Amino acid sequence: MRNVRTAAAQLGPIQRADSRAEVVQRMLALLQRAKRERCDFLVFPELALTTFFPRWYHEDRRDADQWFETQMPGPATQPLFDAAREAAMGMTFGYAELTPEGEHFNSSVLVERSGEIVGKYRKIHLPGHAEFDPERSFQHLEKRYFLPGDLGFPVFRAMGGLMGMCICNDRRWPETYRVMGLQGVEMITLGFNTPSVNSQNPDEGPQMRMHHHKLSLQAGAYQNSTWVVAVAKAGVEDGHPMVGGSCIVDPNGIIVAESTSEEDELVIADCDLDATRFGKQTIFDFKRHRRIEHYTNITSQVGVVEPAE
Ligand code: ING
Repeated sequence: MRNVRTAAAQLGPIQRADSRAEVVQRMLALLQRAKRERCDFLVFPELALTTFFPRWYHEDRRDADQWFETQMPGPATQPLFDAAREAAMGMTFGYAELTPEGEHFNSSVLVERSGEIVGKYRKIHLPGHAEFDPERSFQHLEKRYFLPGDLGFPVFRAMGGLMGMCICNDRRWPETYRVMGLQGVEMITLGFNTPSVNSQNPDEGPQMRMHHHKLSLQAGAYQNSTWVVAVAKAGVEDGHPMVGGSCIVDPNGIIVAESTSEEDELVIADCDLDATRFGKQTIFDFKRHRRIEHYTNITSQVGVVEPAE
């Protein structure tokens, strides 16, 4: 048994006016509660340090730089790294990364119990649009503010197992899980900021949003025999509601724990990484069962190519 006692550290809303210091204090409170609950590993949401700023249009993209971190850890986040190390807890969290070369990514880091950053991921599937869209009831400008990730979907040896990360929209794409599944991943952590309503289809409300969210996680976990830990930034940010639904999904695709609020909340489960073994050695023994000679469409074309009339 290789148990990782995992805490999904859901964050409630972060208002545009909230400072990083205020947010880090909330994250530290969740970390201390996780420590009291004897957790080994703490998972925070996507863009955990700020409001979900891609809902706001900045004509000059440089005005969005205020939401980005140029150092990790930096002055605002160092207390988080110090507290995690003192608690001998590993963690992941998402943040907006501005590199020394001036590139902008929606990123997350994997921090070992030593406090050392042992992995980084940059969000690959960017939803939404790059220009202001008057047709939408609200904007979703990730394509404006971020480059697509350039690190692939790496898997890291950490926490006594094989750990991977993805971010929000990535969870809707089966390729995300399978690329990590083909590296033997045993736990995938992800954060998300998911509006409760569809900016293009007012009829699609929170129930449908929650259905698609859980369906994606459960399928990815089962089809790659891996744990999936998904953590929301939830609640109403400056009038914009976002779904909760933080949950921990086991390698059979069963949701073993989930949040019940849209506030700061810890969702805890004991995740035995050895529980991934059976699926990887039987139904999803990729080496025995996959037939890659028939999968070429997946990497040889981007969009749909229909059969000729
Ligand atoms: N947010 C949303 C998500 O993928 C979205 C965007 C919502 C896309 C609903 C499609 C449907 O959960 C982020 N940040 O990716």
